[in-house]
Amino acid sequence: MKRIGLMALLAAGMTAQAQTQRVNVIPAPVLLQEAAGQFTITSQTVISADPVFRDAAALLSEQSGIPLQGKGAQTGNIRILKEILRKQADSAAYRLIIDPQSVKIYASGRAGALHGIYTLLQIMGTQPNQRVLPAVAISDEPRFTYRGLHLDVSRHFFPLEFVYKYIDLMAMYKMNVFHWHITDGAGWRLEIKKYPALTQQAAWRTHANYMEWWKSPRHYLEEGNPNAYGGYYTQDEARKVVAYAARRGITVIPEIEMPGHSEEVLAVYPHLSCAGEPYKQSEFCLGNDSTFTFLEDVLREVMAIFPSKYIHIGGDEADKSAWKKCPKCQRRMQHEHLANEEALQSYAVKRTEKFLIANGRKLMGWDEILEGGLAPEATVMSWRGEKGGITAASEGHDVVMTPGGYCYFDSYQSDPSTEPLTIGGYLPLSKVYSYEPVPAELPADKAHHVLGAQANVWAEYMPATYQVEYMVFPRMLALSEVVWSQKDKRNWNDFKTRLQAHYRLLQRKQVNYYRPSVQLEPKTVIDTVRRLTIVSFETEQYQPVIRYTLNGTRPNATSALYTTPVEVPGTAQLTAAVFRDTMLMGRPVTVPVHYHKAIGKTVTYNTPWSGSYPAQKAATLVNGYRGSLTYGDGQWQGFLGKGVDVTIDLGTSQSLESLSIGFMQITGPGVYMPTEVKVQVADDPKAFENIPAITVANDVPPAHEKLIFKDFTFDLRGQKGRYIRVKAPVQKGFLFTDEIIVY
Ligand code: TNX
Repeated sequence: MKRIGLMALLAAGMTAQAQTQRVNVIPAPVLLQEAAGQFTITSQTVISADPVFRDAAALLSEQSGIPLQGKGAQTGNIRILKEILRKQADSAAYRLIIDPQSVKIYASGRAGALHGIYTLLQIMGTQPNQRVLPAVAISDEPRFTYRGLHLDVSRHFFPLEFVYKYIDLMAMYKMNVFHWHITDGAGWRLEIKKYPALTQQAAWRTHANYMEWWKSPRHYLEEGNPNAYGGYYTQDEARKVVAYAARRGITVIPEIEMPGHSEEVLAVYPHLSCAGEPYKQSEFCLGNDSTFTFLEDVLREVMAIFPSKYIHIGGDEADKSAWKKCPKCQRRMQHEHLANEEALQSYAVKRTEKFLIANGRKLMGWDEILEGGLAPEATVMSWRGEKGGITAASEGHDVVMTPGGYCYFDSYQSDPSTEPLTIGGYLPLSKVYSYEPVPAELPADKAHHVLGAQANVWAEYMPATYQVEYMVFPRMLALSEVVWSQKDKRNWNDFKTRLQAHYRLLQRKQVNYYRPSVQLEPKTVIDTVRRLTIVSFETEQYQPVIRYTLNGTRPNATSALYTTPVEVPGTAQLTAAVFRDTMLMGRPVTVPVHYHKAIGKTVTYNTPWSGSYPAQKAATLVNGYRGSLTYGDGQWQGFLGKGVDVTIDLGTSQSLESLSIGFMQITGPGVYMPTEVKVQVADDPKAFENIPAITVANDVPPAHEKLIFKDFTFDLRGQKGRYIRVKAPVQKGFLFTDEIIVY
């Protein structure tokens, strides 16, 4: 019954999307009320603003092409007005009212005025006619104060114009922190006056493509060498980026990597490494005082360019082995009473924090800065899952959540076999959208330490700006809603509807966004009351045309049209695909459907399943659900030791036709096929000791490393009985099985 309820809900969700919605704002505002009529921008339209919002109004004018009235004039039909809001502190809040006569933005602070302006620009950019704006009343404010997007310009260097475009797009979606990863082993990207070799050499490498360079001896070349690849931003240019971002309400946080990820520095200033020679290690020597002199000199110039409260010092993935053998590092540890190399790293971070605090700034670092003890006032960026964030917040530190599983925009957003090469992982748009920055495990009184979340854009596999755009959009739109919108305003179906209008905006801004996938994701629900299987499909396409067959044949333009979940009694090979006109898009997906005799029956385990992979416990093997590509999905049940030995009770004695049982093999994690599978049928379970078994041998060699599935199938015609015993001994490692299908 419960399952039918769920289907009804799903069906309702599909039709509830009011197609009449005309205003599509992302991230979803707190309150949005559409009204009748529209405001039309004409050659008479002008902008005016309260004097405090003059610059924000100028920005609106530049971006929209609508003229701004002269100073003092307050009679524009688009007006930006100062108001005292409910909560005085809420300088990020705004109201936007569009009616047939006027457009008004009310805000108490500059951030709010900008948010109102960007909502207005968004409405223009998403309308078919950018000059005709539907009437609407919006009032809005952010949920989190930190709404971050990062960009790695070390692994590949991106030109200034692109950085500007990136910032413009961030502002359009109310992201307010640009984390600029400007130094890393693959190239130093910021002019430092005191250390010119950083940009004369450490910014230039032997290969343009990062992965090719990575596989090479990883050397650097002089700027001007015909083979050099790289680049850097002058201090003037970086200042312009800071100002450009600030004008749009965005803070730039620079990241200067230490103590690891610093090969490029040590190549040109080798005295800062333990070895004292270039190309030996990637970590600064922490026993050497000149390391701290260098870092402080650099940070002094960095602080003079970047006014941000936070300075990010990296801190991730430092290899501690050189420190273990370095006499200077060991002397430092003795002298400072540091128990191990983690404590030595922590010493360096704390010393840097002291320096930053003395200069009126705060230290931010990746979660490795927790190792060996966190610096007293540090803010932690939690990237290796949420653990670091939870620990730091529990200890009273502020944190920014950026866990790999939800926030790494360098991972695949669709089936890897159809996508350009990335570093790996799988993060579709819907998963970004599902992220909740405040971890459930965090005590409620510590939740305020979660400042917000950020997506990271590591560029190892992004050699060009069009690839960056492809990886960031539209996933950034999903993230913007995660960090801006109130929790109760978040709704995937509604987001997907609004997103359709934003593809237009992204096209107008010439963004090379990832196009929504045509791949279907099937979901099956077993209805044990009506004894049938219900199959539904999800896709990133909006209101797709889906056609299907039930016999495994490739659907064509005349095949059955999918409108609501398909209810299939018995067996079928449901094969479906998305169509555009008569054309089949992408690859059809086949869902094997088996409403078989054993579904919902009692299974006795003569040997137990593995406690680590219980799946759905005793229901697993007869619940009608097949496992997916991964044994961690809750449908694959694991066995060690004696392997599978189960008895199914069909309830009554029945004539049987066939049985099959599924297994998988993937040798990396130690998952193998069984040696063989044995099946017995009887009316009395005690008889199993005396009757012969039918055996099907395994034919997948243990040397087959890649993921492979096999159904062991038995012909049971002529067999009758109430009980079926299935045995499958372990060959080596783990056994995983998902379903025993009986007819
Ligand atoms: C880990 S995230 C890194 C980066 C890589 C990234 C690739 C982090 C703090 N360090 O140096 O680029 O993985 O996903």
